[in-house]
Amino acid sequence: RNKFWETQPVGQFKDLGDTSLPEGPIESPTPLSDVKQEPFNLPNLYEWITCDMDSEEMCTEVYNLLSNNYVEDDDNMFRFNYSKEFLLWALCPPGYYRSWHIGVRVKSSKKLVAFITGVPARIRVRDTVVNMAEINFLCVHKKLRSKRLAPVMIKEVTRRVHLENIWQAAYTAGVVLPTPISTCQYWHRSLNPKKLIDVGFSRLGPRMTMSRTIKLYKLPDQTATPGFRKMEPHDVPAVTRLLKNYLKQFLVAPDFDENDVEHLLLTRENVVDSYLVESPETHEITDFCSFYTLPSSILGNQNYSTLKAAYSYYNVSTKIPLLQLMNDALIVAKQKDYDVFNALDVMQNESFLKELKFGPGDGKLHYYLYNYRINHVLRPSELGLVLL
Ligand code: MYA
Ligand code: JJ1
Repeated sequence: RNKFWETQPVGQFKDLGDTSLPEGPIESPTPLSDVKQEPFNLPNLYEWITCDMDSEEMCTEVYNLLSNNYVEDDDNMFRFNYSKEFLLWALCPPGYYRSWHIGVRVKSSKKLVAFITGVPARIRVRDTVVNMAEINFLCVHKKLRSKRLAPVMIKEVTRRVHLENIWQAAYTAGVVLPTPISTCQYWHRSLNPKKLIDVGFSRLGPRMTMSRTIKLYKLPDQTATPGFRKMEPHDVPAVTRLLKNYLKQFLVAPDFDENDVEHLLLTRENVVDSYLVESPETHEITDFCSFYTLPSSILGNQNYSTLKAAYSYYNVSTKIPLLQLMNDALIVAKQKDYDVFNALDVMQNESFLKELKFGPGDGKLHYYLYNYRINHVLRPSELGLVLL
């Protein structure tokens, strides 16, 4: 079990609960000249490529690989269907490295069969801001599973991250690996309950009829908070200040600057949506909420092919209750025709989930750090980080 992960500088199961080990980097950086200069060996039929996501063709190949082979739920009823626009956004944040967008092709046919990515991020752990890579979109074609390709891909992305003098990483996964810094629960708020039930995403509760269910999840047509509006480019400085201040309370959180906020939070149609509350009196920006768009393919349904899901991203409340802010977010998502609004129990999300009629899903999300030890498992509410 975990023959690969046992060799890596990550917290090991045998060390859980041992508080004598120091918190922080597990291994020291080596001189850059000691980092392996050539890529790791792949089985002979395959070759490495660096993906140019700006190329429409490359982006389409990555999109096709992921849309057919990426993450599914436990019962293989739904598969994440990240859009091309989303991939371009997620993979090209300020300071990104093209060399961290890694593909594997079949030499003979040139078919793309595996993918892994990193993007740079500054992540604060307690009092220390650490330059890290966020690793995401690890995918091996269904026909090439269980051949130990994933460890090679992970070693190769690690090597390319090291070449940029970065020695830590953050990642999430639906599976348990050595060892989670925290384990979060997915929660779901039905916006279009009839469709969700029809496609098997949710079920009619006991003693519930369809019309009773539709009524239960009904939302007002218009948002309720005075001064609630879309975030605009001129709001970047104020939102950055608000967010920076808010994220201080969490043990692990990104250290965002204005460039990050501009890239990650300014509204992009069908990718990310941000709203804020501008005080009608003082014109101060006091509250903020955002969600990203990640549809899932519905596998094998006669009537529907995609589920339109909004995922809670970063939210900040200082003036109005978080519950009211998120209710307005639900109203906006409903207006925009999303079928479901998803959230993790991170940050202060527990304070609104039950009251706003979110229900726990059957999926969990485990958070990990590479080459950075934390001696305690964190409560989800101690996490201020959401990966895409
Ligand atoms: S999480 C999303 C992962 N993708 C999917 O779930 C999509 C569908 N599944 C697949 O494409 C394949 O099943 C994958 C595994 C590619 C996941 N993270 O090649 P194998 C370990 C890490 O025979 P396959 C995301 O994107 C497994 O425990 N390790 O298996 C974040 C075993 O190791 P060990 C994983 O099924 C990714 C080994 O791989 C994962 O054909 C973060 C088996 O390899 C997983 N999700 O392929 C990556 N799943 O024997 C780590 C399985 O030891 C980044 N495994 O148990 C680390 C930081 C790197 C940068 C460091 C910089 C300093
Ligand atoms: O979406 C998920 N589960 C859904 C569908 C379940 C279908 C059967 N397996 C779910 N629905 C219930 C909703 C219901 C609505 C009314 C109130 C009560 C609840 O539970 C799950 C999350 O719960 N999603 C997944 O399993 C997808 C994979 C999650 C791991 C992601 C890995 C991330 C990759 C790294 O970046």
